[in-house]
Amino acid sequence: MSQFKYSVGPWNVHEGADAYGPATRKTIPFEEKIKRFKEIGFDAVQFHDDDAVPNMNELSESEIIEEAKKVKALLDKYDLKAEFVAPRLWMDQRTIDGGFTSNSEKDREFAMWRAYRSIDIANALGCDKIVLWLAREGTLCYESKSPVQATKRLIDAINKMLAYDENIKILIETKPNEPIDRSVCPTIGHAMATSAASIDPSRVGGLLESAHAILAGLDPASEIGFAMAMGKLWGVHLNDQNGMKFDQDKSFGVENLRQAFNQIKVLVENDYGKNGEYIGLDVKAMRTQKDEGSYKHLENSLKIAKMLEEKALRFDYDYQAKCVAERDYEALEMYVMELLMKG
Ligand code: XUL
Ligand code: MN
Repeated sequence: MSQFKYSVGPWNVHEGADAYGPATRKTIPFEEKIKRFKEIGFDAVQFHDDDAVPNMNELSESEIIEEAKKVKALLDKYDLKAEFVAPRLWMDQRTIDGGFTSNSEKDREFAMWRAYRSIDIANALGCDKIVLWLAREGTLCYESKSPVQATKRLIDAINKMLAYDENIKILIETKPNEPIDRSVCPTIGHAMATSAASIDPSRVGGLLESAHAILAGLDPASEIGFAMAMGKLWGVHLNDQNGMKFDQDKSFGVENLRQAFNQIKVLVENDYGKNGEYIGLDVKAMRTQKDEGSYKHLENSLKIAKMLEEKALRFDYDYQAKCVAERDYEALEMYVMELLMKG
């Protein structure tokens, strides 16, 4: 029996299109996806604002809420919760230069409109978390934005969201680059500092994605640990990544099993989930996979996470203490390798 509850987003079952080529799999309707999510063993669904209300830019504020309520009814039908809503601030013509940190005042206003609507949608879906993946908040041309002003604009946008709804929590999903070159919030440390600078640090925390930490040249377990030490790890996106290249969103644990083990271990040791947090699996199927393989990466990631949880629970802390006392880290390292490699 796992101590964790798991979540997934509809974008984690996708058609296989990439920057260099078209779709390789057929589109699966939203309801079919969430039905399968429940069957696979997920407890909650994650949303972008327009995953919940696809044509939201054409709707009035009350119509958006009505549409979101229909999605809530679908979630109830399959006994699933909503974990968070994330404003999708990277697809629109008005967010080409970023949203909250855009150099255009009109575009910043549009970004705030989407942020407020995301809060309305979260309320309609029965969740209190807004995730900010700050896709285009940064620069391609370094001299185009002041890093000081961009950071202050981000804090200002977060403050406006906190003031709009006194119950909402903001989770900054940090990522150092892609699609932007230099992000204003590249690591969990930046998220924690942004939280501290906000009008209500108790409602601003972080979401750590394994692949994003690796892209920053950092260890995901250490990023998780840092946020947990601050009491501010309110979400994770576990996945894997082969080095510092494009964001791969590979199945959890398939590239670096020991690094994956240490992510689960730090979550287990520090009782992640005790306040209702979910383990999100932000993984994507390889482009080569056929229609029938549309969910395999999710099934595999969940299975690997659960197997690693079992290993973490078997971790011999007495032996670890003995190795530490003797400063025999070779023995400790070999113990970990055997734990992972033996059945
Ligand atoms: C992008 C990423 C997104 C966010 C949600 O790298 O991870 O899927 O998790 O917007
Ligand atoms: Mn993510």
